[in-house]
Amino acid sequence: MKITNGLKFQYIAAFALLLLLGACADKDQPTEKKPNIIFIMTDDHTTQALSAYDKRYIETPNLDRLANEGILFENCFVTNAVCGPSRATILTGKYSHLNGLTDNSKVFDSTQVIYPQLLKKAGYQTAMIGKWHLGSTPMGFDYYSILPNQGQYYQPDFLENGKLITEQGYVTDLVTDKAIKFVEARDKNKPFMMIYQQKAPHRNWMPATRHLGMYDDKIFPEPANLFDDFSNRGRAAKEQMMNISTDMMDAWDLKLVSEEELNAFEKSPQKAKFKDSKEGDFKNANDKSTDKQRFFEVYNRMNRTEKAVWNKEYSKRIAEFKTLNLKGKELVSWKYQQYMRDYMSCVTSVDENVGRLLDYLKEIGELDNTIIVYTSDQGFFLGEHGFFDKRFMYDESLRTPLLVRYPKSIKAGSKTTALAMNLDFAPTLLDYAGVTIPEDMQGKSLRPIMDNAGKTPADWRKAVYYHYYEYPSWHMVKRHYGIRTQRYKLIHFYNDIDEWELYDLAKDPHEMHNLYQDPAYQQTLVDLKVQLTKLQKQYKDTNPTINN
Ligand code: SGN
Ligand code: CA
Repeated sequence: MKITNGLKFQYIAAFALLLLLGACADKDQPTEKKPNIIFIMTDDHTTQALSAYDKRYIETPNLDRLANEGILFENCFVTNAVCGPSRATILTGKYSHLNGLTDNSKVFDSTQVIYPQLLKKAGYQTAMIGKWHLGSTPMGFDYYSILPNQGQYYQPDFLENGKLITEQGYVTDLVTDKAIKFVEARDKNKPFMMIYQQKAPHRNWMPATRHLGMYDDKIFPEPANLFDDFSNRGRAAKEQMMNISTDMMDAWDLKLVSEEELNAFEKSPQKAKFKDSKEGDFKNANDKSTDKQRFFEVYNRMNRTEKAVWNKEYSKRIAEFKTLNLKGKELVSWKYQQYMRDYMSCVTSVDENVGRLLDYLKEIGELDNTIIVYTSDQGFFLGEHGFFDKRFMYDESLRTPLLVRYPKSIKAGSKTTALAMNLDFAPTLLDYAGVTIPEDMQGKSLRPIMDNAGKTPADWRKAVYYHYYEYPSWHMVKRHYGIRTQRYKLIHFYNDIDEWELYDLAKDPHEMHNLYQDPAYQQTLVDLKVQLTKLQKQYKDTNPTINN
């Protein structure tokens, strides 16, 4: 077709009109700005140590603020209670057997779709700051500054956009500084999505010097089953290695190593260097002969001033340990108190820093435009069953905190008992950002619950499915999978054993009585097995005992 001058004019006029209409549409109906998202995750922070959930142990006023001004999920569970697997599930919205990261020793296949990438495509600025622990380099972020492997408490290394650097200070403070800097430097015309993940309160629970001694005068109540003898339970509970009594290390965990001994290491030319591999070598897990050296490596990251404060504090503990010379149960009780003091001090560093971030968001006027999620990669045992660590499908480890603040759609002070999962986080955030949820994500958006003041929709899930694989490994928790409903829990331990456990959580919340053989529970058992098989089919884990 030959374009005549007249036609040319018509084209130009039509184009100009379109532009004008576009401009008017923009002006008259501004498309609502998408919410910012801050996904806060800590490492091993259990609900017993968060006062919005449990008031027995400590106060976490800043985290409680998220609950008071948002929603608290009483029943949020993980799919696999260990670090890397939980993180991979959160990012992909898929179970471990599908995203490939069944245990901490594996490396995450970063060619998979993760939700931050989808948000980036939808116009979000994205950042990943803090603990990553997936082996591969983060993909889908405009900025990342991660702690390599497990990260260090003092003067930690960071891999920042491909460059390895060492920062001066305490890890929880530094990760927060970086988070605030990212928000400060953002492009204000775009929404942002920031993953802000703390190392604290992960083992070996090294508090910031300003928090040393803060819980010295506190006596933490002992859990009723601190001295669990595992009668009624099977081999899995009996053969694990996470007992406060026998598996806690004097130096690494309890910091019972004197300044003189530490100085001797510093002077020794042959001081051992422990490799900070992704998962370390679990065969050293209970090697008491390297305990002090191992502690020295992390202690020695402190500067002189920090060491001085540290030694002053822990010399009191060491002296007490020597003077008391406790044995048996009394020694376990004493160790439990020291463990709680250190762990809780690390939690306090998290609480303070979340408070700092919230204050900053308020100051810049972004607090209410931001969906703030608070969670942990799983729960943790604080002496329940005599344990530390996690991994088991027992509630203290299976449950993870979940608090969300977003006043534009979540009613302040909401609470829900709906069965939520870390599998749901990706779909939920995509939903709020108005991004299509990929069909192969296995979780469900929690938005219907959150936007409805915590009310559970009638068709919501009635059970969650769990599968743990990391065995043999740290703490020797046998492989198992299982199902938890609001009332019951059924677990199958497999691999080198074939044992089942059934708990009635309404009657036995501490999971002390295995009812698997109980005649009164046989119908319940049949029903649970049917549900279990159904879930395995739904989540495509139909061959659960093959080696993954
Ligand atoms: C380290 C810890 C273990 C812990 C794993 C996994 N040992 O190996 O106690 O279970 O991490 O934790 S330590 O002696 O090195 O502290 S996870 O949170 O990364 O899964
Ligand atoms: Ca963890």
